[in-house]
Amino acid sequence: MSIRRTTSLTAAAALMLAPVAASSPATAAPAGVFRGDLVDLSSSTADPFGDASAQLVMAETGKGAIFHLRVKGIDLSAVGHDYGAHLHVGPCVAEDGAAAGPHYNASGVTPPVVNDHTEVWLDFTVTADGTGAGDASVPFVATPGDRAVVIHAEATAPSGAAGPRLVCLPVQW
Ligand SMILES: [Cu+2]
Repeated sequence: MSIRRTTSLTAAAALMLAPVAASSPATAAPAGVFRGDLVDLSSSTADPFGDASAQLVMAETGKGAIFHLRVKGIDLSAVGHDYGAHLHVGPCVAEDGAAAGPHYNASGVTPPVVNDHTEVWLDFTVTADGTGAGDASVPFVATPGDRAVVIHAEATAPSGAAGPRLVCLPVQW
């Protein structure tokens, strides 16, 4: 997305990785770097993420939090395709897309207000080298939990819908 977000993310990530940043309970920010192979949610559905891995960087800012998702090893048959990706409230469990539950939503009302400021949307486009990157900047800090970044078959619609759940990355803090 914007250059500004990318710059601030780099700065925040550098701070986060500094040894002193992790030691103070008073500033125990919900920040972290999560990386791993993507977990298949439906082996019966073909997808280009069989050999893919991903990394999510999460960092608190003065105004909320920023997230950066990077996926690599995507099959080149998917170059140019847009995929929806979101932070979900539940865990990333193989072959069980429903376990991830709904999107993490910070609107605090029922039914929830759904948009890219109440939820963490990390859609990406697959580039020619089989990678993809998505960024989000939100005005809240996600509460700790055993959660999942879910990658869907389609780009995210304004309603939040993005088609079937393909794979996920476990994120726990
Ligand atoms: Cu989702």
